[in-house]
Amino acid sequence: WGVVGHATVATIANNYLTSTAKTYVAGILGNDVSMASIASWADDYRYTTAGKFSAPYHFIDAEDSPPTSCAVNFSRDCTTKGCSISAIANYTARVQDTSLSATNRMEAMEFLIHFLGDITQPLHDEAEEVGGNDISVTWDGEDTNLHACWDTQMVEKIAGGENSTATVDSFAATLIAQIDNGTYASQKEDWVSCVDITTATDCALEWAQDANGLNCQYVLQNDESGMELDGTYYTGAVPYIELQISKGGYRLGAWLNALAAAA
Ligand code: DCM
Ligand code: DCM
Ligand code: DCM
Ligand code: ZN
Ligand code: ZN
Repeated sequence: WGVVGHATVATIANNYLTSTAKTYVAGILGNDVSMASIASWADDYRYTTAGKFSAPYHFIDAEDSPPTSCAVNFSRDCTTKGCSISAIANYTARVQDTSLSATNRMEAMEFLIHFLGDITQPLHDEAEEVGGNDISVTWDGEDTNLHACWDTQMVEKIAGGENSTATVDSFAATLIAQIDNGTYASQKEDWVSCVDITTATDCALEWAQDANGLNCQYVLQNDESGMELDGTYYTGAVPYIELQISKGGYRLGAWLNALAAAA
């Protein structure tokens, strides 16, 4: 996801933190640092020399065959460079490791807040055309690619603007209402069926499988190459984007609650 997506995931998560978890997160990030404000730090970091190692941690390249067959296989798809699943397991361990420096634990927290978002973006769980980066499309007449539209253009159109606290807070509030009493009320328990921080690899694999399935269901269902996406493709994508961002936020809240309860 782009900046709006990640900030929305973090804002939703914050809404579901226990008071213990709020204190725990503030103790690691700093007292006046919101989760939303650091949710895209990992995207800036990966373009730096020091942070280049972390670029593969934003995704897992499932070598499946969408739209016919969708599946993530951890041993096949997580290379020696690492992937989102191994990164979530690593940073779940590191945030709990009190022998590490405060900076290392803060980075681990920032990575977790980011990667529990990215893993719900279907194209972050897909090798096909480099996660859709090599599928050229147009958005309102402008040349772009399928991946970027899922990360940014479609999310900003739903949220009603580019990144700002007002846009993110209002988008998050809409989704929180759906989680609490609306469309998602009956399914949110399924989203957190795996939130055991002692089996982080297994849980993250389930989350990746879940999002990857959407590539067969919708994201890569037709030949999107050359398509104008700001039309029927966008309209059809909206429910999936809202679902995945809501899921990421609700899960991240549960993950942080579990970490705080174990600390
Ligand atoms: N991005 C950016 N500026 C930032 C953060 C992210 O341009 N401050 C871009 C880089 C990626 C996209 O947003 O193309 C989202 O990356 P990801 O999906 O890995 O979060
Ligand atoms: N790092 C990691 N796994 C390790 C060691 C380090 O992911 N086993 C990451 C954590 C930090 C970054 O590398 O974000 C830099 O770590 P350091 O400050 O220890 O050089
Ligand atoms: N990405 C992905 N799968 C890949 C490579 C990249 O999901 N195999 C994501 C990470 C960013 C976006 O695509 O969100 C653009 O990546 P980059 O800036 O590395 O091209
Ligand atoms: Zn992306
Ligand atoms: Zn990312």
